[in-house]
Amino acid sequence: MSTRLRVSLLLLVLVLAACSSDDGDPLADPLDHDSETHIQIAVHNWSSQMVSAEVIGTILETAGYTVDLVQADTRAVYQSMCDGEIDIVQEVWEDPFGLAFDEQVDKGCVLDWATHSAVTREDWWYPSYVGELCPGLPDWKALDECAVLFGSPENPGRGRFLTGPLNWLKGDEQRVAALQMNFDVIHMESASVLFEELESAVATRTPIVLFNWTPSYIEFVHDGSFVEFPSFEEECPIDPGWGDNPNLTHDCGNASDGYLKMAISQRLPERWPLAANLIARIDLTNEVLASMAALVDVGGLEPAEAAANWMAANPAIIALWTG
Ligand code: TMO
Repeated sequence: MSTRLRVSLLLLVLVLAACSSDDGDPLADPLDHDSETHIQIAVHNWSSQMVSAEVIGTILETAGYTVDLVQADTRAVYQSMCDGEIDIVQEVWEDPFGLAFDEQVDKGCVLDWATHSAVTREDWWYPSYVGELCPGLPDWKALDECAVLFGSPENPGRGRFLTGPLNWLKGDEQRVAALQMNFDVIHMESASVLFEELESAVATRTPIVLFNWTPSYIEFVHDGSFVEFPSFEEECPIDPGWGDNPNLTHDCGNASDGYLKMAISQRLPERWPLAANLIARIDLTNEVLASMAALVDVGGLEPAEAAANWMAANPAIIALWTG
């Protein structure tokens, strides 16, 4: 992202945060969920997803539909779509969720509805000052040799790799085992806790290596790099024989150029064909998602407020999506 865009996004975030109101979220009443008559949109646990779910909900409501936003597990959600409980998952990230998604697409009850422009990457990441403390980065072997830099008082001999909730399914425990790394994988309960760890480490220039992804707010706030592991190939997570470790899977990094797709239930175009057509034109780019995430992660807004602010600030994009 260019510096100018970065600065203007940041300014936008700060201005919007300053103007924010405390309006409640009209879409979020869990008692109102009615999967028979309302379109069901999944809500996961990272900011761009929570905001884009609200934006899509608002677009559909503006077109006259009734919508429920429903908390959903990031992998079980594709089965839920087949069970008539969820209709829209607008951020299917290839690396963590591609297999669970494909399984239901193959059955025909989940539809691969659109591929967004965003290119996704999720992997171990460090702020740039860590590179100075551990020469040889971004190579993973150099990181492993520096593991004690990332130690904790409780376990000083091993490094700590901080990551998100278990249901993000990143396979880091398997990777650490397969590559015999001197690291422990520590799960935070949410993205915001993970980001708090990053912000406090950066403020004190404490060594930190954590799970990060693009698009996220981090890329226009902090400089840093992804750790480079052995390159991903499809066999790596399924074939123990592939890669440097002949006995274990996951001896590689994540794919560095993953897709981002929109999944819909088979019933959506059957019951609500115009709604299905309407959302097919929504295109989530890296910049769209990073700016949505920043309103929450930097601006401190609730997802519903962030969505309203983002839509007000981006009428041209909304017009493009909705024709
Ligand atoms: C699925 N995620 C964007 C949190 O990596």
